[in-house]
Amino acid sequence: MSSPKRYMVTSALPYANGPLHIGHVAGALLPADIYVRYLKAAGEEVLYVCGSDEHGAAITLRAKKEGVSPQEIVDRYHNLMKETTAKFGINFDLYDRTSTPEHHKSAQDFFLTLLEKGAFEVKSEEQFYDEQEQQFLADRYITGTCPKCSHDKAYGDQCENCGSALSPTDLIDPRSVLSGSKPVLKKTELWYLPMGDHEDWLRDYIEKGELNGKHHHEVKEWKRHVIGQCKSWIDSGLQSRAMTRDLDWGVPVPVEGAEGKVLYVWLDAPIGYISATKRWAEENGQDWEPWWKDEDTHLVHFIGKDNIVFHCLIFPILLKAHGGYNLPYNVPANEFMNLEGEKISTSRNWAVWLHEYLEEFPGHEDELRYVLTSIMPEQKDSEFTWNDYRDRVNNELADILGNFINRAVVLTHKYYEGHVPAPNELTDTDRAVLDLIAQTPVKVGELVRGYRFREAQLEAMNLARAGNKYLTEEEPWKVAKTDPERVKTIMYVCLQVTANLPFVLHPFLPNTSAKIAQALHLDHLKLKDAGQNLLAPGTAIDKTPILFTKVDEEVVAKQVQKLEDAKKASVTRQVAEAAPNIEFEQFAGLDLRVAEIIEAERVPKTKKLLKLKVNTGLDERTVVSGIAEHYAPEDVVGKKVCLLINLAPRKIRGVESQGMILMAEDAEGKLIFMSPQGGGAPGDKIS
Ligand code: B3M
Ligand code: ZN
Repeated sequence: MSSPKRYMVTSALPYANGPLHIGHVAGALLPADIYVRYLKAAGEEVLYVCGSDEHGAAITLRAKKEGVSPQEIVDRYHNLMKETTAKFGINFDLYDRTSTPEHHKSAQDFFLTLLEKGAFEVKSEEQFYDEQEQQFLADRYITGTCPKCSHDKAYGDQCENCGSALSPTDLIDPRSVLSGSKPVLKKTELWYLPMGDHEDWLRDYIEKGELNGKHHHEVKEWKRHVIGQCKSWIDSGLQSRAMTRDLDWGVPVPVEGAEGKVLYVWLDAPIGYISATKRWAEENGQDWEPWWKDEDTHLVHFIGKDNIVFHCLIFPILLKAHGGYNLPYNVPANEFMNLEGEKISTSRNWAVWLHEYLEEFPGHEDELRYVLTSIMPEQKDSEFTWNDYRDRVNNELADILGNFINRAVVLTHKYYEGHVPAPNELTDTDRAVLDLIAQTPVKVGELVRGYRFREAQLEAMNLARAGNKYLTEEEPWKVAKTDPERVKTIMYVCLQVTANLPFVLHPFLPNTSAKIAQALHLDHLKLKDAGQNLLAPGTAIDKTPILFTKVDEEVVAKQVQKLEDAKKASVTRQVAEAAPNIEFEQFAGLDLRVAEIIEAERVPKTKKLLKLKVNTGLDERTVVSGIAEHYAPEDVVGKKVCLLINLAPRKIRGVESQGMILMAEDAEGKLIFMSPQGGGAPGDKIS
């Protein structure tokens, strides 16, 4: 593996249409952060950028649904994601966004150069148009039946049921997502990228790691599933792909007469990496070009598997067609992280939201980093469960790492007033531990540089395991009674392990590592110093704080319940289907009145029922209502309500009920009174 002069590292730009969840973290953010933290600690020159992807159908759909502008949606989620990633410790050099004028210009300049170089084919083509909404429909705006598996909610670009890549015209019975109407085909001009023209060099780039006939990168350093997906795309024939859309939200196409057209989001978004680099360079008085144009720079994109084609085929074509840019040196895409047996889903609210984790587990960022790295979907999909979170925090972080550090430091204070003792003759066991100290930084480095973060973290934790096992088996608290000189050696060895741990753990557990390094006064040392005895005899060390608190059962139960409740709420959130039409006469038969609740009590032996005395303006009567789980009796007395007074009396749990109080049920299933606003007296007719 050749070592470059500098590394240009990116994480996939998360769409600004919702909060970040652990899938984003485990997919493209945390692996990049580990990689960058390690490389920087190893003294490499690294730039790490990301930002909010603020264009695309997902955003405009959400804006329409909420009745706000796309800008309001992206402002909301850009700020949330920027703040959340900073709090979680994803240490970008810059977190940018693609709705800025600077990015628009950057993308438009890139597009114009491609245009000048003849990179596009301009074709007039029929696109689906929603006559009701007066707009062309992006692929995601069209839904219909999948021709491959008959799934009835396939999208214009993909069927999520069978995974087939589709074109809108493939759909059976296409419908506009915006108006529900049947869209019509209307001619429009589109700029196409003729990907097939690039097949030969692209195949060499992907399959041989060659570019322009020269070695570019080691194919064996790429993940097999990445190569596999690219190969299958190339083998199935690279179709021309529209690089513009008829939409009003996005980067306007900078061509006379192209009003109402924007760049395809997957053309502008990757250029967002370049725009972010330009912004970083400007803010730091640096030159941006070496990061993207100098052959001594390795460009590494961290992404999820659904973005492979865009980063390994489309973006390389754009970069090469533009000219003067490096192509990705590696794209170590992760697979997906699932949650408690199901796919993470924003729409079904089935997710562990990063901002909520930070609110509910303040100061426990490292625990989540550790668990997500332990199960990182590097080669195949993996699964997050709260039980696993608890077990790894309790049995690994607390019982091994935390316990070892604590005992080593406490015993040093107990026996030597916090000073490192001078060792005596080393045994083979002592030497084996010291040898492991020497090997671990090398192993961790190789694995991180190979994007194998799970194994790298395991190697770093194995040093803590070895230290913990050594301390337990050497039992200095027992040996102290008979051979205090031996204890000095034992504690010396333990302290060398303790001193090396922050260096090998830093990329994974930055906060914990900082606490250990601070207590041992190691801040002046660097990763290159690790792998040897770092604490000379006589060195004074402070006590370390308790590094990890155990997670108890209630925490797990609460989080799992929260998921279940959120999913239920998201399911009920779908508005109930309209009931069949009725004739006016049927409605006219209802006698609805304003009424006032004058007394209230629980119906014995029931959870849901309140027995109410209501003043109807005509009389006072008893009504039984199923609201006891939502309201206490004392809270409803005096309320004016909407009462159906001519409902035939009926006995409910032994109480005769003469009428019905009308209630609304909200998205969370809470019952809400329908009360008159600004007036209304008992007996007033409602019609
Ligand atoms: N906004 C993220 C996604 O597809 C997409 C990545 C852009 S990176 C240039 O989930
Ligand atoms: Zn399908």
